[in-house]
Amino acid sequence: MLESVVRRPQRLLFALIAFMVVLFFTTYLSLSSWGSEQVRTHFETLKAAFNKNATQAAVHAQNEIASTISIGGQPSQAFMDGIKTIDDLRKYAVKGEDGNLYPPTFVPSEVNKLPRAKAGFIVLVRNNELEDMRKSMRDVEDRFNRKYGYPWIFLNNEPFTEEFKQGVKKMTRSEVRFGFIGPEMWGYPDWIDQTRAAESRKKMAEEGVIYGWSESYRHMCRFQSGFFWRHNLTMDLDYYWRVEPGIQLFCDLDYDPFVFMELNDKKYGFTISLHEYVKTIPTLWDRTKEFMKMHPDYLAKDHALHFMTDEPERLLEPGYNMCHFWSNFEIADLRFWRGQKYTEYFDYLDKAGGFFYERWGDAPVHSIAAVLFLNRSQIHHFNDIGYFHGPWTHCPLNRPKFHDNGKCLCNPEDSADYNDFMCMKEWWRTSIEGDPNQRS
Ligand SMILES: Nc1nc2c(ncn2[C@@H]2O[C@H](COP(=O)(O)OP(=O)(O)OP(=O)(O)O)[C@@H](O)[C@H]2O)c(=O)[nH]1
Ligand SMILES: [Mg+2]
Repeated sequence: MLESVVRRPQRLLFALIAFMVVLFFTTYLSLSSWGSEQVRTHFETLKAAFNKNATQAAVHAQNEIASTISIGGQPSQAFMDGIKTIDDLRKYAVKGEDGNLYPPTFVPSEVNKLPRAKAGFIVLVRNNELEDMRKSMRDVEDRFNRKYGYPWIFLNNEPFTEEFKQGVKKMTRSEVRFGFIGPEMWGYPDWIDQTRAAESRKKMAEEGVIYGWSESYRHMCRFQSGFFWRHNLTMDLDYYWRVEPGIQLFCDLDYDPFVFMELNDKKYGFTISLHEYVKTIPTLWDRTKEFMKMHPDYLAKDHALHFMTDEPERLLEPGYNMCHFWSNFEIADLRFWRGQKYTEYFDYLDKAGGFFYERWGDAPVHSIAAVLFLNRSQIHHFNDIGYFHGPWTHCPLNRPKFHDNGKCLCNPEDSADYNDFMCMKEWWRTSIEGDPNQRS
């Protein structure tokens, strides 16, 4: 080797020049991410030009441009600044398989650089609900999440099928997680008398109580009350939006509701409130009273009890009017459930056995906790989120604000807000904001 260099010293010169070129090139790439992106982009475009399968490569190049536009802060800005006219854009256009030029695509959630909350969508769902799940996702993505890219977390007490996983993954560009719920979160605690539980189901079936007869429904309500907020797939989140299969959203959400929660120190958000069936929770209020006797200091200073009784000054004494927030939709703070007050409250209820001996739903359980432990100002009615979960619809009533401008697509006359089965009147008399429809 050394001998050959000595025989021809010009080889040394070549090697030195080659070394300098490599050094210059790598320094440029490492110092300028914009530079590397450009090189990558042009490389891909070049590849596309030479590649026999030009369309596929062009699409790939287009994806590269998409990430060039959207990823990386400053370079994206520089890139955007460099494109002022459609002719500027022309050099990044790609040829589709139909032979036409297509402008580069971009990912809206990546272009939106606003800070995000630690949040995601939490969905408890069964494999056979795939189609309804995809419909719900389509609405959530269209109305909000496409621009924000919050993750989806799917939980199930059975393993998700490959069909389900692929089916929901296709509906979003966000991260998607699939979690299994083990028997410690979905099953009978050892203090529960299962014979008594079965008798209660039989009785409710005879009395025609809706869903009262189903064993899995009771596990579901217990899971939604006591466990989703401490499942290992949700532990990195502060806020969540609960989504169910088969729901619909009617209005564009042009702001980030999780950031809204954080900005205003809100802990619980809902769209619909209504009355619970008395037969499903005959002793829930009594158990709650016992718990509050043991912990009178847990009552919030500016609690929202007026939502649940006509005489809030007598605290829990007047009894429960059955009003609750409909928990199939929730935007809330997971740290509220993880906190000492709610954790102890849930444990107390769980020991009392009412999830199995009656049919305590997660909706009244969540609602009672929110009303007692939170200040009124920490509970929020998302009047601007038009929502359907069979059989009820909430559609904002204010036409100039929500309809004439094209924001919502629903009929205010379908809105259940003033229906007698609803509890919006009770909420508006309680809340600081009052009835939004009475505001000018
Ligand atoms: N994994 C799993 N999810 C369930 C089970 N039962 C209910 N769910 C989910 O729990 C949520 C509530 O159940 P639903 O059956 O919708 O109950 P509901 O909202 O009271 O009644 P519907 O009028 O049927 O919507 C939904 O997201 C369901 O997909 C179950 O046994 N396993
Ligand atoms: Mg449902």
